[in-house]
Amino acid sequence: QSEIRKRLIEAFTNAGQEYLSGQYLAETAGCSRTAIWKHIEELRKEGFLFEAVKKKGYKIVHAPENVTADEISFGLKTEFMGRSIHYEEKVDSTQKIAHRLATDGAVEGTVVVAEEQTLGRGRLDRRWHSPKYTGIWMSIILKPNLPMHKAPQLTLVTAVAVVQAIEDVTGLLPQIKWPNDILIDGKKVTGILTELQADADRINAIIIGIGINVNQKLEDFPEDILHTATSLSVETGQVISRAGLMQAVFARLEKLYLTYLKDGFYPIKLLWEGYALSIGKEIIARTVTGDIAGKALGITEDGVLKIQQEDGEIRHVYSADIII
Ligand code: BT5
Repeated sequence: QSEIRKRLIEAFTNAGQEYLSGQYLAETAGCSRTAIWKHIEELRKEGFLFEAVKKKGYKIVHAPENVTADEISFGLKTEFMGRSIHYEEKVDSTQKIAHRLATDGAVEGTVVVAEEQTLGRGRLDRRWHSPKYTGIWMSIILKPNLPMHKAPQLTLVTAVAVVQAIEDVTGLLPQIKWPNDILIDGKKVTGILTELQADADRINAIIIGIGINVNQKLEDFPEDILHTATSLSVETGQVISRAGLMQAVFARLEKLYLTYLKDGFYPIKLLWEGYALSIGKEIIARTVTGDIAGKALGITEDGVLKIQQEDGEIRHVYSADIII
């Protein structure tokens, strides 16, 4: 997305229902009126609908339903989250591209998004089903100045932000299953994958992968997740704007992330526990070294799960799949 295109879309976002003249747009975007006209033509080809009124100018009356940089920018209200968008029609994994961009000096809040992933990944090399046009498959680059052991907290910060965004857009009330699943009525609607680029003990970049099932129909899910997965559309009976939901995620995440950097994890922990599914329940944590069974007590200041075993011993779980 060029600088001119960015400024143009921002001007239309700020204008709301008002018309903007070609002259005004040219001045704001810093280019000629002919260039503006060409950009508007390109946006039309992408699916934007304009209303043009003589002597008044242009207004956007409809944005298309993909997740291109233009569509995500139109209506975006954040300072830095999602301000730089790298869009692809089809990729193996957005995580891979985001890692490369982060190494190449991408700014904080840069987002890689794709309409389809052919090799979307979950934790422990599991697969993430990411079919065309129906979900949000994106990776967000953050560059916090934090020691490495704090990275898992950002998974929890993100989970809270996504729950709030889903609530804002759909009115649904999702729950979080530690550490990285977001469920609606017990079925998985979102997975989060946090990956690190670190030097010694400092974080260079955190790549937060977020997969949200948005407009899939039940029959779109493959056999192996048919009974464990759901989409926002299945739950609401409506088609949800993916770009609109992404904007909501960016707004919520920017706010929570800044709170987290300023005040630490405690305020996030309180919010997180409010959305958590398994606190107080008997669970099994399946770790790479074996199962830990007991009552989920909550999370520590560092976002680590605490489980009290039957013998009373309290175990700290850093990474596991939870079976309820
Ligand atoms: C996750 O892993 O839940 C993290 C998923 C992160 C996906 C995003 S999409 C954008 C970015 N780019 C990537 O390549 N990845 C990230 P985990 O907790 O390991 O869960 C994986 C398991 O969830 C699989 O083994 C399936 O059982 C199930 N699953 C796969 N696809 C699903 C889907 N679309 N909806 C619900 N469940 C799914």
